[in-house]
Amino acid sequence: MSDRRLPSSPGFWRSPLRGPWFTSVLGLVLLAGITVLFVTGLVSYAAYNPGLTPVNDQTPGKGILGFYLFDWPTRPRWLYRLTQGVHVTLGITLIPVLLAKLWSVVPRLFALPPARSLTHALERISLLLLVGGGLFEFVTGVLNVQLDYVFPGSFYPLHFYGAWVFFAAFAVHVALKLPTALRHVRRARGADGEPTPKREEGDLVSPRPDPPSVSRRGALWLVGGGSLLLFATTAGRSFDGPLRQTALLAPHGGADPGTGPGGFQINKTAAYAGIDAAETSEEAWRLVVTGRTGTVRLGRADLLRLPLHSSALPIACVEGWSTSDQWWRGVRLSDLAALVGYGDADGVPDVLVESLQRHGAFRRAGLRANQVRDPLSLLALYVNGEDLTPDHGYPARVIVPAAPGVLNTKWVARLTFGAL
Ligand SMILES: Nc1nc2c(c(=O)[nH]1)N[C@H]1C(S)=C(S)[C@@H](COP(=O)(O)O)O[C@H]1N2
Ligand SMILES: [Mo]
Repeated sequence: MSDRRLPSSPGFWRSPLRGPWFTSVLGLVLLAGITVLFVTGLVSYAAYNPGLTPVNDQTPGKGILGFYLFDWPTRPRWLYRLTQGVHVTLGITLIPVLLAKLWSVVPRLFALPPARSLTHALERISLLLLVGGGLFEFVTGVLNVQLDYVFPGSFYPLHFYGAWVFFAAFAVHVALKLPTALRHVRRARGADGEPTPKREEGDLVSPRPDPPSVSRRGALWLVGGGSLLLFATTAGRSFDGPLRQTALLAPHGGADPGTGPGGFQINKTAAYAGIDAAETSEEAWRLVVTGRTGTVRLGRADLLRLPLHSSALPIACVEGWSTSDQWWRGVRLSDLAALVGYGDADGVPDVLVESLQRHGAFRRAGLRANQVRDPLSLLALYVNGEDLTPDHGYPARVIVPAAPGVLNTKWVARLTFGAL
């Protein structure tokens, strides 16, 4: 009996569910899911224009880990809506699978002696990074999405470094375990009905299992059901209208956007950002545009005398929510660049966008030349046929196709071309 009291002894673990088949099935699901999470995550980081240091991002050392960074395209216009929607929705959906997988192998984490050989020692160290890294990525991701940037400014480096550590350990783990996992799943498929694990099949099988209260297939359905429930209560945040009401797990803090032209998701309200109506009035507000040939100052009336264009574009936040296309109308960023000496289409530079907002991480952002050059990229003055509402950035906001929402600066005060 004494050998059952310590978690380091196999007899301590009594669930009849544990065994190589259960662990392998969950492992294969995570292999596919986490690979997609890693790719969409790296892509999200590239979309953020981290190369425009130090405006958008100050992650030290990203030069090495960011070797893959590329100019995020501006088409299709819903690109970030898709990649980030998948990243966040899939991440949340995989939580039950991750927890079930950890539960299924927990006896191994306690196994003694800590290392039987050098290879075994290395494997256990990689497991530490795997489990620690995985939990870290899921926890920081969920906190960021649910609690609205609990680590303001530092979320990007934390989640980004963590992703590389986690994925390195994950790759080693897959290389070591994939053949075994495939073998167990294949053998089970060949067997007649549900395979009964034997102790010889591995240390995951309890030597003295309790009587089962649910079959292993039933347990998998339970995990799958949990995932489905999370999916069904999360996915709605990528849509407007009644579908968004199904996103029960999405944070409901902040402003209710109501209905009408401004009736779509609001991230930070004008009040939150400390925007005073007095500074956005026609008399007070001037847009300061600086470039090669100097500085021009434009009031709203001056902007309205420039050619106005319309773009149907969504807002897609790093938090995973997005809106459907809204009708924006305003002045092309490339036309504003032309006012200060960047007339030729090829010579269009990057731009530093600064808001009236005085505090907060998102009061300024950098856009790359390909984003400035796109004819759909606007300094918007109207949305859905009316003046921008205060919460959506009146008197003027940036809107760029396929870009993360954080680059669509609201309450714009200053554009500096060629500054980055
Ligand atoms: N000045 C300023 N602009 C900002 C923000 C902000 O906090 N301040 N939030 C950004 C983020 S993170 C997003 S997702 C979008 C949201 O735009 P919306 O509130 O109009 O939907 O605005 C962006 N522009
Ligand atoms: Mo955002």
